[in-house]
Amino acid sequence: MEAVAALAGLDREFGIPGIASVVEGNGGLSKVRITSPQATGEMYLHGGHVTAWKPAGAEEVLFVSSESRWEDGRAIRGGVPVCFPWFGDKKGDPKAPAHGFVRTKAWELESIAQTGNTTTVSMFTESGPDTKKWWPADFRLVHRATFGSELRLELILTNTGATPLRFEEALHAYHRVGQIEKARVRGLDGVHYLDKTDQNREKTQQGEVAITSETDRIYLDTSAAVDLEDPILHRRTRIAKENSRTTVVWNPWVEKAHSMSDLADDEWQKMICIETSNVSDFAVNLEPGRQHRMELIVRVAGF
Ligand code: TA6
Repeated sequence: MEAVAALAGLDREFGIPGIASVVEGNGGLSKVRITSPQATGEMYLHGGHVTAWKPAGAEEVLFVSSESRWEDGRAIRGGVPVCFPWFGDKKGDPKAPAHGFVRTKAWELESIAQTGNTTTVSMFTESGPDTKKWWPADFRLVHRATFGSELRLELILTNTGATPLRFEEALHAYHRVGQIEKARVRGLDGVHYLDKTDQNREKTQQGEVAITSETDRIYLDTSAAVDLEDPILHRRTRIAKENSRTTVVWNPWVEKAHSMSDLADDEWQKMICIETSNVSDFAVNLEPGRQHRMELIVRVAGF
């Protein structure tokens, strides 16, 4: 009963009738549901995790696995996981959670605001004993999601401590595709990348990115927007960004997908991750009291 009352309290405090409500989502986790004329969307307090965005007149843009877990301590498989303060495995600490510790914990709702034709949901998480066992820093991390005819996600990190921070970050976005082999990613031609399927060897992208096997690449020193072209869903998704120097492209392909218990057998064919990030040599240094903001902007056009 307490959980129901708490949810009702959040909805009373933050809800906007007809536009945004705080409701029970999958696994009993609380989420903000957006139902504006411009877009529908969802953002869970678990992980500050956006799991849906559907601009008016278009189909759902994000992929969420039908086998995802919805529980504390587990990342939702799909949507846009927030990776912080490290990306992938933590160097020198095999017991640390992959992609950091913020995507698997409860965040707090800061505000919901309707501005013109967009609805902005802000959630935050802060350092504390649960984070300091992994990373000694003092910080406040805000994830601000603006739902409208485009989707804007801002990750805003404040160094609230007295010492400089160095951290990695990624908005690990899962995009729906009709058939992975037919999808193409344009905009990375000539960009160097680390090939995580080939001992992190540095290579150079030739032309557009096509997925024909397990693909796990960190494109380096690129602030370029990319286009995800999908001839099956007949759409082009423009993925732009600000204050991000790396872009990760990932598809597990069949063998790795079959080893993932939270991804249904054939779902690897229906998703591609294109991740706005600052990782590897492009991790961020932040002085005490300073703020860093990374932004992802997603627009969908038919074609
Ligand atoms: O972003 C690509 C990647 O680092 C892959 O190596 C793969 O591990 C993927 O993230 C998913 O990671 P997760 O911990 O969510 O299973």
